[in-house]
Amino acid sequence: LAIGPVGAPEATVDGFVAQYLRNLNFDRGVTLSASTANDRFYALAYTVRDYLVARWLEGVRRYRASDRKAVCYLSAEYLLGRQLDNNLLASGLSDIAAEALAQCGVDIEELRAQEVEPGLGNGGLGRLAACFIDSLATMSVPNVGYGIRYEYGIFRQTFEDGRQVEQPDSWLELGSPWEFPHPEAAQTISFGGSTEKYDDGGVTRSRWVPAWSVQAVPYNYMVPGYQNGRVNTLRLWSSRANHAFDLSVFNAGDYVEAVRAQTFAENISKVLYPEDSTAQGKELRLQQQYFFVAASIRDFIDVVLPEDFDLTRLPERAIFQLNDTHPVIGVPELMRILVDEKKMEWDAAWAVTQQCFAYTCHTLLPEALEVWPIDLLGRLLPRHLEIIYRINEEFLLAVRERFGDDEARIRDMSIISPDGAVRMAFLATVAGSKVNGVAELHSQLLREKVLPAFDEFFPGKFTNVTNGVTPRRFVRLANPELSALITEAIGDGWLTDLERLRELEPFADDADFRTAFGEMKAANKRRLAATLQARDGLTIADDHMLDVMVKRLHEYKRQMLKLLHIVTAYDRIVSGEVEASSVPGRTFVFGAKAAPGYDMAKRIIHLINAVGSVVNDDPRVEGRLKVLFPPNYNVTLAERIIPAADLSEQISLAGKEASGTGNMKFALNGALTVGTDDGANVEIRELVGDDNFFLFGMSEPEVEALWARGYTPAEFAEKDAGLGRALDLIGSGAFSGGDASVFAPIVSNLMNDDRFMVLADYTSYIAAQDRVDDAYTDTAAWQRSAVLNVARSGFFSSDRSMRDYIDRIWHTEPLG
Ligand code: 26M
Repeated sequence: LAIGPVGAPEATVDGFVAQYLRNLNFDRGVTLSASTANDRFYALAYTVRDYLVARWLEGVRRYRASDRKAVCYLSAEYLLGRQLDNNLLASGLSDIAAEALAQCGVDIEELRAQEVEPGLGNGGLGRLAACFIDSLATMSVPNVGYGIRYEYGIFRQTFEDGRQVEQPDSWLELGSPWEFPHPEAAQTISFGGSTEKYDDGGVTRSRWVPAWSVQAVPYNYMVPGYQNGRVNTLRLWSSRANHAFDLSVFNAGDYVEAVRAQTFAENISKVLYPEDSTAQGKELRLQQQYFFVAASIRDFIDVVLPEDFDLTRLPERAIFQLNDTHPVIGVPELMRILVDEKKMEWDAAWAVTQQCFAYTCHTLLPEALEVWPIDLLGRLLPRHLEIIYRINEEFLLAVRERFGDDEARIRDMSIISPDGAVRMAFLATVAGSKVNGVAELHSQLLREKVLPAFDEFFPGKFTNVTNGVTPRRFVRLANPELSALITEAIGDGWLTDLERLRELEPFADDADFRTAFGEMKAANKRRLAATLQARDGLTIADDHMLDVMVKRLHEYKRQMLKLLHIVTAYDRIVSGEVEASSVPGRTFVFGAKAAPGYDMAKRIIHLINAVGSVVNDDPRVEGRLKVLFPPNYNVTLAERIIPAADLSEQISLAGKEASGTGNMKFALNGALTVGTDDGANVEIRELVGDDNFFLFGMSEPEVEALWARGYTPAEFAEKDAGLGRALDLIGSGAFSGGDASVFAPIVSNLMNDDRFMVLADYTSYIAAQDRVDDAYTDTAAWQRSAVLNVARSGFFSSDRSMRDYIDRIWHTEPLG
């Protein structure tokens, strides 16, 4: 009888074929000839799984036998993308699987297309979490990713008459072959009720008497390292009705109420909130946060750690990394467990808690900082609110000790705001052993502008870890042609040691290499063209420069600035200022979802589509300018678009984009960046060099200075005739069939308010785009720059980010 894991199937084509057919028969209950594409995809996924499971279980056993510290990454979002190719690559089975399926007469491309990506995130923050767990597995660092198994991920975007319409993302409709549900390991998570004091053998203690509870069911997912035999775990929680609770209602005879209660419980993990820049303070959102964090902390203490583990030593075994403020409610939860349940002294519990948490901030926008009204928090989590009050009291006492009774300072630093809300970023900062921003500039602004009083009070607490992206997914899988070129030139060590891309630098001056590089881009464009044709019926001209802006739609990211450039380029042709035939061909590609309640963002989406229909169909343009906006930008589409791009648009107002990670993916795939001095653009430009980056716009200090002087956007529209004309065209209804009212709110917002200084940066942006046009005519020079972008971007591997977290924050080590 096998007590340890059963061995993996033989890693040969025959072994794969046998396992594949077994899975089709025994798991799907079909024969190959009677199977559907979904059956064949499932059997393939199961077969890949079968090769990974033994290593996964063995890794779990070895970790438990060790006393290593684990990284518990707490994130409300994981934007994973498709898993099939990633897991084939990680297990080294890509070629074997391709051959095996060919032998079975199965079309692997058709099966790839079956997989629905789990869109369990909004954008940058969720994708970062997915890159980080990939890197930790690849570096053999013990890690559990904890999060929520949303039944509906980020909405599917469609366009109706150019306007965004949201459809539910029912990614689980046909099930997911990658998940391992464990209903038997469900935990009870409680809410509401009240607190009480009680006598515990002469000691007065507090306890929470909750009113209702739900079950948290864990679903495990494998996170395989890149060809290192290591598989970590992603554990996502799904909510279910609590059966004990149900039963009491059933017994009382209220069948309908019991069923309603079930729906209520299942609502908690039902849907991902599609906002990523405004914290709305919705009760269900707080329920989601507490639900997954409480289940995760309890899981680590009760299930992962040995029984009867001495919790004063928890910091030796766990670091809970807070991905933004969404999991910060874990701070009072751990305090509650230690003080109320484990009966630890407050000070000892606080010392443990402070060492166990660290906090990553991903924003500078004030409207994005989460606050929870105390009445809401007190109603849902009364004991946690008491604990937060006590944390705040002791913190403010320490502030008074240090700075005296400076009431203004006390007000500014209080975790409870003057208007009665809990400031989650403050709580995270007070509780965390470290606080980090996500790029050099962002971390500096965080210390100097957002939390200066905390930086002064906690010297050494603030640090920077610049974001990174996984080269396995975003270079090796997304761009196999470039990967082959690189490996041919410098060997294959770069995939796990991305700084080795430096060895490509000499090839920038090698004409043959540049030619091959150009052919790679052309091939990727054809591949993208085929995808967009099949997906959306769109076409791409072979000889166009591909100019790409893909990211969430937000005013600070300034899709409007890109649009003003397009309208200007169009206006120059139709006004006769330039000959269409003299204009270098460009295709502008947009990808962007807007939060469903974000009116201005949705209007901008409508305008992009409207400009596209006019420009694309105007014969005077002679096909020199094309605007493409494929709907439903997601990880799968990103993997097609990014490798085909020539120009990467990273044009946020300086000081607003915390880091950006798309910017890194483009540079690593040999696109040149046109960008502001913002977020990680600063570091990209420093590394690739000024000559290989199109910088424009105000710097952050210049932005501050302009606000201080007083910003009047209309003055900029008067000074620049091109800008004036572009705004007039939009405002006059040129893109809305003469109906001026449709886009007037956009124009009037820009002319009168323009919070993100689009008009102030317009002139500089157009000048940068004219430099881009010039530069693109010199193919050799452009390709040289593109190769240098690849060669000098190795720093942006998420492996490097993980090393930085390990060295500066986690102080943990790989498990050899
Ligand atoms: C908050 C409350 C309620 C509902 C949703 C949220 C919420 C969800 C996602 C708020 C923010 C969310 O994401 C923000 C985000 O993606 N930030 C980006 O993080 C990236 C990784 O660090 C950075 O590269 C980007 O610059 C930053 O905008």
